[in-house]
Amino acid sequence: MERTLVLLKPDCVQRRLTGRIIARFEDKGLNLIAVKLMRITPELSKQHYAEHVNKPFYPGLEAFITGAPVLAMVVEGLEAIRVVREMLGATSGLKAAAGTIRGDYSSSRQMNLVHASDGPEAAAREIPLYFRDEEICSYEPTLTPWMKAADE
Ligand code: FUP
Repeated sequence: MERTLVLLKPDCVQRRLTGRIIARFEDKGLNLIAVKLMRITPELSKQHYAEHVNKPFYPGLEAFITGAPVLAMVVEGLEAIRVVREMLGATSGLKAAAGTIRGDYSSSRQMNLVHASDGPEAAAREIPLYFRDEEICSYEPTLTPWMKAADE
């Protein structure tokens, strides 16, 4: 089992798309094990986007990500980090394949609706930025025997 940090970004909240996006993760068989509506501060934005802080697009990215609440989530499942990234599609909604979340709902590079950790190191770094251990509530869904074989 892997855990990944997913953020439904301000554009997703403002456009009332959170329910539809969450449903896609649930339909896939992934488990939501932590959820929080919150406002990202400039300080948290700089921590989250540490690798981008000195890039020319960062000021606009910070204004966007702090401009309205986000829905932060921890999503758990088999190979969840890769699976969720593939569900998101390419960074720009203009390049993301149809059938992906960004491909279906976004026409922007900045306003691309959803963030997800891009690897195990990123997930390990990002989850504690948003959630304390006691806020994470892992459980075994009763549907599991009908979602995957016992040896998967
Ligand atoms: P991703 O891993 O797909 O979220 O994308 P990146 O880590 O490359 O970029 C982080 C965020 O910066 C993206 F969600 C979109 C934003 N971005 C811009 O706004 N402009 C750019 O030129 C590149 C990225």
